[in-house]
Amino acid sequence: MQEYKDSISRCENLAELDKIRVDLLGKKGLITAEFAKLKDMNESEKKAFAANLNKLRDEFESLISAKKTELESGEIKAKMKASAIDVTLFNEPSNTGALHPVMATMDRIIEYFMMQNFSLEKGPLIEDDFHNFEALNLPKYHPARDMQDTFYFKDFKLLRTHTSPVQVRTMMSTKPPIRMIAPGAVFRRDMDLTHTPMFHQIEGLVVEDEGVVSFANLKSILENFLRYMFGDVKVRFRPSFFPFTEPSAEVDISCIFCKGEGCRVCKQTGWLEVLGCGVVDSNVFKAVGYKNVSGYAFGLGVERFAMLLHQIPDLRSLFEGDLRLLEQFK
Ligand code: 2NM
Repeated sequence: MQEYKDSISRCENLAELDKIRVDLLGKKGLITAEFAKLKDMNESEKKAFAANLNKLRDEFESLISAKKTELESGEIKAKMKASAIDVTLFNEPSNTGALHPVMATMDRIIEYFMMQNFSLEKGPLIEDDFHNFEALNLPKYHPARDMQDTFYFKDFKLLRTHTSPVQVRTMMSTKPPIRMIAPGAVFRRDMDLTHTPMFHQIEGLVVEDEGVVSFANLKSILENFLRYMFGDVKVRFRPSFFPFTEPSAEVDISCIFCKGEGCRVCKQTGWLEVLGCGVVDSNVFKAVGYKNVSGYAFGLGVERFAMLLHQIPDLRSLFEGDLRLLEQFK
């Protein structure tokens, strides 16, 4: 019998254990056969033999049942181990992206004008002649409308060449006063060191009752903006021309690379051109149906700001998706 006890304790799986159970306690098992001998015994033999046999059977039953529990819990543990997620395992860090330098620059510019209480307006990339040109005092046969500069579709629709159509749409759908910026992609047929067919602009527009705002307000807001972006720079306004503003000015900052001494980037002038602006031409207000108002507007190229802020020499590198450039902006 000790031999059976040993084989139970050595048993390593449930099938083997069941076989031992059948061999001992099954219908043709060893213990069952012993019980059969009872019928040939007299009363006194029977009592002692049966008591012994019952004890032995109980002993085997409890040994087998304990072993069964042990084997079953072992199997569950093995299953859990095989299917469990080990949260303590070292995780290979994933290759995270970052905001593109053009978008980061855009966000910083937008942030400034939001602080100055400008609202953010958006408009369609596909525009029509009226919103992109006509309403902005760019009459038919103006050179800017040339097929060589503008992407046209078959049905006279076009890709907007600036974000000004957003100002036109805003003026036509809301009453003055207006204090807005329009950031977004614009499209021109151009491609060289300093031009790509798609780039980003932010334009601003302020409209008030006649006499409320002046060129001085325009100067002040742009000077403060440029110092927010570039730090301690000189700012200068040069007379210029745009069809949609009169008077108009281009805005320069003292060169941030040579501090105005003259270098390759500023072409020895000591100045960098960064903005266009002006007092909105009365023809623009006429086109959108505004009366007795005055206002100012400005526009800038976001890529140019990004290039100056990060000293990127070739505009095209901003659009090539080269990780050697992009990883420097994480
Ligand atoms: C510029 C420069 C000067 C401009 C004008 C307008 C509008 F719609 F009010 F007429 N929007 N943007 C403007 C004026 C844009 O970009 C260099």
